[in-house]
Amino acid sequence: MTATVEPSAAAEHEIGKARVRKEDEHLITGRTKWTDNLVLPGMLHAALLRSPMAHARITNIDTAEARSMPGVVAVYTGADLAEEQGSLPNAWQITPDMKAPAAPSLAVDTVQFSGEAVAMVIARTAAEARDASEAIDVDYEELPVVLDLAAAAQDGADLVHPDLGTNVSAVWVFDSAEAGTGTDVADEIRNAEVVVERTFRQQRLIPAFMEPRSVVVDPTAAQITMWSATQVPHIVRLMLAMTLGIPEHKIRVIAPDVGGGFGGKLQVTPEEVLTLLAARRLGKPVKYTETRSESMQAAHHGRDQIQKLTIAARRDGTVTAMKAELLADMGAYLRLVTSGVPILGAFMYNGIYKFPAYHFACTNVFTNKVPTDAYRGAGRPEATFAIERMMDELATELSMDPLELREKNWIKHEEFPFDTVCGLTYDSGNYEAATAKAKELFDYDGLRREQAQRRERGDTVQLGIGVSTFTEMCGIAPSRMLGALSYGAGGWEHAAIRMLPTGKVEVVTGTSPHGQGHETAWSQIVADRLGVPFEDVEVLHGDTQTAPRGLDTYGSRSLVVGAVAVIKAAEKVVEKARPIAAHLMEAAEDDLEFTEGKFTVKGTEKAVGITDVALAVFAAHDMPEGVEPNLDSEATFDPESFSFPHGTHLCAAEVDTETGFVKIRKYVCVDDVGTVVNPLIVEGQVHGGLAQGIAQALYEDAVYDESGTLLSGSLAEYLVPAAPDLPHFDTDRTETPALSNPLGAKGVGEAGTIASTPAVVNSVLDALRPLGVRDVEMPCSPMRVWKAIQSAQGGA
Ligand code: MCN
Repeated sequence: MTATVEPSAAAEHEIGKARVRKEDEHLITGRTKWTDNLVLPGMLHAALLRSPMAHARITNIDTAEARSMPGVVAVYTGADLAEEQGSLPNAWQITPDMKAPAAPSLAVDTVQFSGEAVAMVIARTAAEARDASEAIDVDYEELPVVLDLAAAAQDGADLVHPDLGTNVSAVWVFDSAEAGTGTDVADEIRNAEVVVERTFRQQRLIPAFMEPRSVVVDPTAAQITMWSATQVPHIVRLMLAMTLGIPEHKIRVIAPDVGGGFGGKLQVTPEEVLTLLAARRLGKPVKYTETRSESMQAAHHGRDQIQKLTIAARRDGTVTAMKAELLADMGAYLRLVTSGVPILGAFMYNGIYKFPAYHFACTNVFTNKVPTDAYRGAGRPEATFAIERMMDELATELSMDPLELREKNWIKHEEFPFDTVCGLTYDSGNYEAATAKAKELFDYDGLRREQAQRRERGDTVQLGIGVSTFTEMCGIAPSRMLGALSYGAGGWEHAAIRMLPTGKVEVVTGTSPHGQGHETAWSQIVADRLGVPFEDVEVLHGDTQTAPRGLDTYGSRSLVVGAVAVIKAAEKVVEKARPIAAHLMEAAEDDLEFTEGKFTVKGTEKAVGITDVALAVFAAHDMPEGVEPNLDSEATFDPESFSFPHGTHLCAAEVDTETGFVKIRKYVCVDDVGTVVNPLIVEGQVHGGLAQGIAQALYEDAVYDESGTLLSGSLAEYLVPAAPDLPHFDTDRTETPALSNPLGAKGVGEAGTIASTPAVVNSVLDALRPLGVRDVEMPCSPMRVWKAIQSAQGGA
């Protein structure tokens, strides 16, 4: 069923080629269409006043001074917009009785998190709007602030939304015995020879995209146009239509060039709604661009879970059960997919292993913090961290090599397709091949020897080796499966191809890249499929008018769903061209073969190019009977299953036991993303992903003080790593084609992030275990590592 082949052995010319991205010159130089660069005639500017309180009743808002300030055109409070603003959408009803509070864009009578918008000023310039917003006087009556996730879930806790009567939004459970995918967890744990329990904290993270969110709304034509730095223009349009009652055909959403998202722009934001409402009221274009601190304080955050885990095994290392009990911090409201993020992870707590019993229960809890939602990997990094950390803890307990324990339990390559205990079918994989390659590149045995020597000598700087052998479910699509999860929408993707008379090709895609290089990769694919030069393909995206059908970019779905729709549309173009080519050559259709952009009559020299057919179709002088003069084609693709990339990541960390400083000395990853369309892009995706995963392990943490104020609200305190903070990455690949799509490709956009966090933390603990350290909470900062050593040694 599966085969491991050398990277990009495909016979085609463009797929597999390390093309430099065509979109990069304008993205990197900034000479491009960022939303904030847009200037429209008569455009006004918005500023938002945000609450400094995490939980308070608004008793009075005095806007008089602000209204009288220079340039001010309007000031709105929540009460002013109460009728129009509706509630921001949450699209994932995870249980029938899920509690979902109304989520206003502008707070009406209470504020639920520090940073929530309480008033909006519209003025002639952005500076005037901001100055006036600071002149608004708000009286707050403090309410109890709910911050501690575990305490918030208890009966009798202070309530974020008293009208709901609880802070618990929903409890979602999966049990292998009940689902019929495996045996009973309680039985397996009772009968196990070894049981290991641990509790991990997934700290709160801030997506920290480079371009802050920005939105411009022009209401002056019959159709309202919104430009937004979003990942999801199609979803934004649909949700605005559904929640604000604007007829869908009367609103167009454009995501021009977008400077990163990482899941943080997979949202319908209060800022989009408010800018639209103001523009509509005033009949003039309005722009809103957030500052960096607003972005960190008010755009949604990621992760924030407490994971209580139990792993059971036999003494020989055979794992028999995994139990995961989660508390997930929703923050103050449910945004677009807040409630579903932990559930996406629920299907991954088995990782690459084949144990028989699994139980997962997640309690979603409200607190007075900014809502959480998707952040690179969304649920799957948390799951991978849990299983990969637990495998290391178990290996320690059993005095086994962590790679040997993994090998004992992983699904063997001849066992694919494999039905997992979580209810998924992994189509293909070769964990043996990826691990063997990684071990060799890493010099696993050599580094273990060095580690032993350092331990023996009692060196101050100890060496730790961290392992993470991961898989993930991505290519977020199969509508049928998303439907089973009560997801609000399906997951198909759409594409259209237009052959222009001169032989150039326009590709319209429903995906909405914001840094992933779709223009390049889709051009490579179409160049191969239609046999036209790469340069002759133009990819259009991110505009609900030019690309009316689509479900956008997230969940590493664009290649394995969106680009497959492109391939299907290209195949239709060829099929439409075939009878015309046959007619032009006076041959029978069945005698034609199509290769390298040419129809040839089998066994003859006769040939006509597809670009010649395009011109002939345009002229339409000599068309076969009953055939329309048009090669344009469209296709929608909805795969049967997810895509399951996998890989082996190995990290060697030097940990200074006197200062707690962690230095990554070597990082090797061998990923398997099936067929690779563009190795350069894949490399870039892996690098970016690794940076974010390592950041969670060592640097980043969204910290609130006891009053609910975000302390890490700027890039000075929130430690996004820069290039010098990161090691050199040794990357390689194996290539086991996916069976769920005709390309054989698997997604790569989240892989590096998902795999790297546990590899790094495992390496830190591997260095420290001889000192008695059992765990270090993320991020493993020097202070935390040092304290862990001190407390293990009976010190501070
Ligand atoms: N690719 C390839 N061969 C493969 C797999 C992918 O050549 N076997 C290429 C694709 O053609 C595409 C890129 O790699 O150009 C990523 O493809 P894919 O894995 O399908 O992911 P998406 O395009 O759907 O992007 C989403 C993913 C996610 S979920 C996050 S989060 C993320 C990421 O992409 N956010 C990013 N990468 C990012 N990169 C940048 N620069 N900015 C972000 O915000």
